Amino acid sequence: MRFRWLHWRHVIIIGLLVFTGLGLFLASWRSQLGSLFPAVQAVHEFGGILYGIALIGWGARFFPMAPGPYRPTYARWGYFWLISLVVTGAGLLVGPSWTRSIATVGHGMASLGFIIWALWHLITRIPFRKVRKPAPETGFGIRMSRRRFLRWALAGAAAIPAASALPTLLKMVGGRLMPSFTPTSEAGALPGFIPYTVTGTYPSIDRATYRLTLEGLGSTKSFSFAELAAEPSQIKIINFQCVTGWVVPHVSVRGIDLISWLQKYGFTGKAGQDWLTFYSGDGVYTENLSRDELIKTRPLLAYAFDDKPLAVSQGYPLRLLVPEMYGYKSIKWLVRIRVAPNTSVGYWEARGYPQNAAYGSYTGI
Ligand SMILES: Nc1nc2c(c(=O)[nH]1)N[C@H]1C(S)=C(S)[C@@H](COP(=O)(O)O)O[C@H]1N2
Ligand SMILES: [Mo]
Repeated sequence: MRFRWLHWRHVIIIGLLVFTGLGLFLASWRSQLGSLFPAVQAVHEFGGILYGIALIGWGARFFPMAPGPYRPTYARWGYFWLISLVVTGAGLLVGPSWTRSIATVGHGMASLGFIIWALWHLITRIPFRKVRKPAPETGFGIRMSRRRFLRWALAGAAAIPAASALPTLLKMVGGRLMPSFTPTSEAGALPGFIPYTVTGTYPSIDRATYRLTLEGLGSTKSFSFAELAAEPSQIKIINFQCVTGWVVPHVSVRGIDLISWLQKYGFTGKAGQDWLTFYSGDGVYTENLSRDELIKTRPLLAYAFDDKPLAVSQGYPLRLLVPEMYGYKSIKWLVRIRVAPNTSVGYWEARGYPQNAAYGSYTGI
């Protein structure tokens, strides 16, 4: 009796964690969440932490090690995967980005392990009632009892969301274990990021000849990388989030405070200086910020992640980093800034994403 209650308590908690986890992980699920996203994230993170404390603190007294013939190895595997999820999950929330990248893969691997374990569990061990003797060795398909059929049906239903996560999980885990698996990840790129480029290539910019052009504040000015690097810089810790779903929390970004820098060259935000338009060295990508968005987000002209120069795929030598807005605002290979009373529609805005890219602003599909 006690075992049953214990068991179903875990089923409910784990089910909640799995579903909120899939909601955070799968782009297709996330896009449905919209402004619910922070709530789902909170449930997953706090729920995971509390569950983890209970699992580690009370161990086998809290976790249902069933009385019965299969207790030791079987239940311990379940416990093993759950502890792995808790440890890697905690690693996702704290620490420098290199440990978080390990934790990301680890959490993916543990999720894979746990999902497989849970499906196996559903198929073979659904404890509708206390098992008195080991199930008879019937070959599947030969004698399909009602109970066995029910098990398979339940497992099948649970497998649908789990299976929908498998390709992405496999790609992520496989991609990190065998970097060639994902052609997108570049050595030196900050882990956790998926490097995007709408042109299909990364422009190779020589830092020695690089120029950043500033238009609209008096005569057009242009700056070398060395001049920019001599400007006062600061580090911001940013939660980087792409509108398609992935998040890299606590990214350490070094750069120049854009507003202060612009002010040095005459930016006041008065009428006629309503918009900033940003242009990429890839020749295609553009972005913009209104004066209000600028003030609200205080972006950086960023040139280092974790105090190391940006990887080519991540915008070398300089990109914009807009805190609290979806990644598409953070234009890479930034080469030109225009201050003007008007702007042009940004690359992704023209394709249906909101001008107001503040986290939570996107609720479409
Ligand atoms: N020039 C340029 N900048 C860009 C993009 C791009 O395709 N080209 N993608 C944007 C999007 S959608 C995101 S999420 C981030 C991704 O940053 P990363 O490539 O460093 O992971 O860059 C943004 N800046
Ligand atoms: Mo993105």
